[in-house]
Amino acid sequence: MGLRAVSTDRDTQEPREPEAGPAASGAPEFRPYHHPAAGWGAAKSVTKVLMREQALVDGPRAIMRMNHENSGFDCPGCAWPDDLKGLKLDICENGIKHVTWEMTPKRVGREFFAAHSVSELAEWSDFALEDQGRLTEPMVYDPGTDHYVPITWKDAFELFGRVVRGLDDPNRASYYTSGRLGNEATFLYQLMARELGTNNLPDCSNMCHEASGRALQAALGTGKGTADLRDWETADALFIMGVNAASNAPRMLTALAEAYRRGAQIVHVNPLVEAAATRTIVPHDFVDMALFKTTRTSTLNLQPRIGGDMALLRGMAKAVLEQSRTDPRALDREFIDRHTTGFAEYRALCENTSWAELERQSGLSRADIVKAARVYCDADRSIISWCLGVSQHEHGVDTVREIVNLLLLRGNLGREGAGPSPVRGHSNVQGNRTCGIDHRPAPEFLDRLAAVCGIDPPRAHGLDTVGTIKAMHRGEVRVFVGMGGNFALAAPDTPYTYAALRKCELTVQVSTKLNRSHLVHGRQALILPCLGRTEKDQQRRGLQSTSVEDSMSMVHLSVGMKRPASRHLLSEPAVIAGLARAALPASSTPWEWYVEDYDRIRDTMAQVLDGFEDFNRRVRLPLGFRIKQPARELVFHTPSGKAEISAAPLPDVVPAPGGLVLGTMRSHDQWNTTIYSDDDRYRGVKNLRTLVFMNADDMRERGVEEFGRVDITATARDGSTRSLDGYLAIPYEIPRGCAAGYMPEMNVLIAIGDYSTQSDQPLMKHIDVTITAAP
Ligand SMILES: Nc1nc2c(c(=O)[nH]1)N[C@H]1C(S)=C(S)[C@@H](COP(=O)(O)OP(=O)(O)OC[C@H]3O[C@@H](n4cnc5c(=O)[nH]c(N)nc54)[C@H](O)[C@@H]3O)O[C@H]1N2
Ligand SMILES: Nc1nc2c(c(=O)[nH]1)N[C@H]1C(S)=C(S)[C@@H](COP(=O)(O)OP(=O)(O)OC[C@H]3O[C@@H](n4cnc5c(=O)[nH]c(N)nc54)[C@H](O)[C@@H]3O)O[C@H]1N2
Ligand SMILES: [Mo]
Repeated sequence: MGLRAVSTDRDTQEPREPEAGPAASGAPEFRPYHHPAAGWGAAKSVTKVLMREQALVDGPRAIMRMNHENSGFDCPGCAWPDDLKGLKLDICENGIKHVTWEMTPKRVGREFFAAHSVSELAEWSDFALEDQGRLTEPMVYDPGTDHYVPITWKDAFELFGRVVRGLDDPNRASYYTSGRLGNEATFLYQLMARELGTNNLPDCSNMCHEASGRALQAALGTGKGTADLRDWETADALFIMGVNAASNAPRMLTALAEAYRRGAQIVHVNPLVEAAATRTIVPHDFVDMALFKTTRTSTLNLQPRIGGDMALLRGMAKAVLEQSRTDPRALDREFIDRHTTGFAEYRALCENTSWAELERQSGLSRADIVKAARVYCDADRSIISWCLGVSQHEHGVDTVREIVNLLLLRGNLGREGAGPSPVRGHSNVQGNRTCGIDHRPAPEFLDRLAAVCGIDPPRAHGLDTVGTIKAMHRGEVRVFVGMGGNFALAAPDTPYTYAALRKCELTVQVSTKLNRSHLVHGRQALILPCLGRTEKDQQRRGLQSTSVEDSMSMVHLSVGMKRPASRHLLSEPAVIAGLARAALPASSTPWEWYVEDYDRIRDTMAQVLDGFEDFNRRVRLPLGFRIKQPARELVFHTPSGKAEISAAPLPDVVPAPGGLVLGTMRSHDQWNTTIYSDDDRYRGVKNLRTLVFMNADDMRERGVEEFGRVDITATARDGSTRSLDGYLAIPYEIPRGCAAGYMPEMNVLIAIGDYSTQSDQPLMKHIDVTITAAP
């Protein structure tokens, strides 16, 4: 479409951005979607992808091996847990897309880089870059010709080692992780960083669920959810907040359909009515598929304004408390007295917050809020689940704590069918944190790492994602290592982040496919290609497996089964060991010995990490093992030793007059920065990504018609402005004052300074904008 033009008032201005999606020639279409989620639409879409990736034979074979007890590999698609029965064909359209994306027969070899300069590739769309296929050998940037040229692994490691050894301070380097790195590689990676002397370990959860982790830690003394799949199967009420499950956690659809069939209540809380909030055809149920039998996946949909969740939750708590005056069973007083602190203060706070204010802030009527509270009170067992719609806000921590508050009022913790249940993002993002990726590590963890691994880890906190970008911009961080992911595009304030990366002395990207982060690089740059999760990992002592942890704290093995995309690929643990040895030539850590057999890494991890005792044996149990969750047993590692009810003030989330609040999100056909097509099937959009969903009245007020061109201008907290011009407006069922569009394109609108003071997460779901008809 070529409509996208970027302007910014910063010195780092990049006049035009290439498209993210393929920008195919078809005309944009919008037709509201009225079909069930998953089912045949998904099957059709899968076939299209398999054909495009020429994977019709290998694809289905791989899918049969995916998520099957310990005989297959873990789906790299999302962090939803595997079905407890293990053998169900519980797979989804987007998982299949994701797997075949990795298995493509297309290759990016040295000839490719010889034919295209970096400046030329920088003009390509993100879709086109990844579409070239799998990276095959290590490459180094040659500034003389502006091309990437081949380099041996040995020389690549030595280049890294030389630069890192030359740094005057280990904190001049920062080591990013994207959440698919397996546990064993994760452990080695943090060990390398800490042995080098830094806690600069930014990761994608700094943009994702940092708020959830901090809130749960403060409230319950554990950074994770406590509910597991069995709880999902027995809950009487499920509250699904701020997640587009049909696209981003599609296997949840099965859980929702099963819940509906057994008579459970399912309440969706989302400014948009997403496909998961309607009905589905259970994809692995062949009878349903054959008969087009749909099952509802919702009993109540509430559409708060963006950021209105906390007011809704507080309103529900207020209604519960009001009901308890006549119906003592509305509260679990015994649970509150025995296991919690802060109840009296919280009750006073709820009582003192007026319904008028709760209605204004949530964008919902009192009647609707009370309706949700009734569902909650009528249910013996409730689970509240959430994702980015809740976490990526200024007050994300407070909102997650409010979720916990509400659960605690009725003792929905530490028993079957109940509890908080965040939906995590990347397939191993939770495992990364468990295994040591944390820029603010706990002293007890460092003590054990020091004792077991014989290193002297730094104690000062390191840099997270935003901190790293700012430090690179100031020239204080000069080496950036990306262990997977696509940092340049995933991070906020795109031009600022680009400028920051370009100031580095060295950028290293460990990747499977070509992406923007290879083209936005430091003075020196390396592309290090690695094995994907579907591939056989052969080391000196045989075929290796890695472990991952899902959203519900289950740890299990993942074994690749495909021949590697190239014989030059190394596994992630091997890449890390090579980097570490070069940077730490005198290290007494047995890097090479670890890589020969990952059991050895696991043996060390078992000594360092809580809950990993007997790791090698337990991870080989048919479904792996569940990391112990103290809060689940009503043991709270909090200062009071109890679950702590919070009493945070209600934030003001109402947009200024004339302004709108814009949230960024994924389309159905993308995986974070990987764009499969310009379609968003469940939202009824075809051939268009440069769009903004708006309320029809807000459009009318601005004289904007369907597909009318608009300019979007964001105003940051510091008053600076950023804009996207020539986007097309789509009238959508979204509350007034709210608008939505796609990441990563809209990252140009998010100022680097606009991150939550509670979680340090960039405000990816809350951008203050004005939208005007384009002149
Ligand atoms: N196929 C696929 N699967 C994925 C991913 C992918 O890109 N593609 N990404 C993975 C990753 S890393 C993650 S973190 C997850 C992300 O999973 P999601 O959290 O579903 O990601 P988003 O697309 O950002 O969608 C956010 C949802 O929150 C809603 N929302 C926005 N603002 C608010 C609000 O203020 N309140 C409420 N209640 N809702 C709001 C939006 O309407 C949208 O439905 O998915 C993971 N799974
Ligand atoms: N505006 C806005 N921005 C956002 C978000 C948002 O909602 N709105 N969401 C944020 C969230 S939740 C997240 S998690 C981040 C995502 O940020 P990242 O995790 O950094 O980005 P991805 O797009 O998942 O990374 C894709 C790249 O990973 C590499 N890759 C794939 N598989 C492997 C593998 O097995 N090993 C290795 N080494 N590399 C591999 C490929 O080269 C591919 O190009 O984006 C964040 N950015
Ligand atoms: Mo994420």
